[in-house]
Amino acid sequence: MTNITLNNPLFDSLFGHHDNKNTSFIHVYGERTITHKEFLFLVGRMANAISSLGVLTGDRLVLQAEKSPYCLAVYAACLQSGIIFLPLNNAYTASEVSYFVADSGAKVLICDPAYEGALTDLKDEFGILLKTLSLDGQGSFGELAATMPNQFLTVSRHIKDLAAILYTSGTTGRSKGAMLTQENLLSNAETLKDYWKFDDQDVLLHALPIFHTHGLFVASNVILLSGGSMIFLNKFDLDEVVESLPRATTMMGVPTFYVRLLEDKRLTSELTKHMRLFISGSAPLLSETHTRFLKLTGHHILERYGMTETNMNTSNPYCGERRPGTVGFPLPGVEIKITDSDTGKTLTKNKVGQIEVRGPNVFKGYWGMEEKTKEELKADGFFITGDLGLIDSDGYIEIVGRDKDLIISGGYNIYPKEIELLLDLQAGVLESAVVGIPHPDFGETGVGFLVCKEGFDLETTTVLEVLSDNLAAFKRPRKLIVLDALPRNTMGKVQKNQLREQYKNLYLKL
Ligand code: MCA
Ligand code: AMP
Repeated sequence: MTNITLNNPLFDSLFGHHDNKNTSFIHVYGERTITHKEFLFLVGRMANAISSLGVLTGDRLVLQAEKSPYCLAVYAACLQSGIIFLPLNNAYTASEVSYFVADSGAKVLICDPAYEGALTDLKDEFGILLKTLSLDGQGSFGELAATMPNQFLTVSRHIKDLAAILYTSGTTGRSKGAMLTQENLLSNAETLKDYWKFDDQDVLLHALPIFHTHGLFVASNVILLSGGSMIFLNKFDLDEVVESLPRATTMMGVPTFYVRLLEDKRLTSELTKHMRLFISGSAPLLSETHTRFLKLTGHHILERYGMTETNMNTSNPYCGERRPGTVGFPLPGVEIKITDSDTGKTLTKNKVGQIEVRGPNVFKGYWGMEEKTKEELKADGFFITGDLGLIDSDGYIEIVGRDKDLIISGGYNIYPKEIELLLDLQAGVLESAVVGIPHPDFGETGVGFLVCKEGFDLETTTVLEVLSDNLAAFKRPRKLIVLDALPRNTMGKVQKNQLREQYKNLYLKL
């Protein structure tokens, strides 16, 4: 259990105890293996480099770079030097990054050299220090770190101190920075390591991005705690995944990983015989995917449920029935209740309501948004997730929908409001609605519906092009459809359900 007497509990528990160990930590795909000792030396150099920039304990450092072990080392170096780590999706455009920098008041931005040109204006606008870090550890930050000593005196931090801020999009179109403490991250990693039985013999196939909770905290922290190693792929590449599976023992993925593997003839029980565990999360795993995967490989995918604000909340059991279509039971130390969204009263078994969660995993609040925090994180400690679900007679939790207007595409969250606000600004657009439509690969995909102002004839491809200046590619609607009017109820509210229903087969093979 969490040792709160440590000088810097999260850093010491995840990284510090690997000091001087020549054990394998990261097998970079197609390249060499990095040992724990080498990694910690790199972290020490980076922590010295960060300190030399004049940042102070509690300052924020933003990282937007291509996935590499160097990015993970920046995360560790931030923890070691008491800096709050703020990773960003590398698909974000400069205008999106500008919002995060402004909102967080970050002091340092480390980006891929390829993004430097687009982000350089932020230096004057926000007085931020801009450094670069390339895939192979070069760039101005990498070069600065290379001149530094390997050892860094770990800065003392309390278990309740912030470790990271991860931005999640919001229903109002404004992203919110979820403040995660050392305790949030450490308690969850300890629970998951035990629950999923990770140990130093584990080799995790890591093909997720490391700017989100799933790839950064769930995958990496669990492996760091257990002393196992990771096969680090730059991204989910089917050939590389298939090639790596026989050397791995576990994999964590979003449902799209499993859907894509099932499309491939090479997926067999022979290929996966070395594996002890496949885990899925971030989006609903179709029962059909679970069943087909079982039939082909003999493995029951273990589905779990989490959020940026809470880390992991529930999991199907390691031993015991992994029930398709459910996300299992509350993790040890985590409380879940289903409540009526009007009255707030707790509902009985098998009744659908809002999912609320409480535990050491639940975040501290949204950065600089006290009112928003109060709306979602109640005084009694329960966080209103915005997901709708039930607890069945056997205690399994089923997520049946969302109270929030959210699209999850390939595990990435897209809030329609953010896109609608941009669409409404385009010449000729009277109004818009963005809706999640079932998609065979991404689970859901965004489709935009537009109504033209009188006398205008909209060219949807031009509108899509304009969006690309402001929106990360994964957020852009796959298609824009012009309608005469949006369906509305008698109160005048747009009926997105009707659009979803009418267009549900747009991408599905019938
Ligand atoms: C890439 N593209 C996407 C997505 N990913 N479009 C919609 N949805 C996506 N998820 C777009 C790119 O912008 C590009 O567009 C085109 O698709 C091809 O890009 P590419 O990089 O080749 O895509 P890919 O390699 O096929 O990526 C699909 C993927 C990836 C493997 C599913 O998105 C992925 O790794 N997703 C995991 C996300 C994740 O880790 N979520 C966890 C969040 P163009 O051609 O126009 O440029 S944490 C969370 O949810 C909570 C805490 C939890 O419970 O875990
Ligand atoms: P994020 O904001 O990226 O942290 O995404 C969190 C959201 O992902 C949750 O609120 C859920 O809506 C969704 N989610 C995560 N895991 C699952 C799962 N196993 N099944 C269904 N939805 C999930």
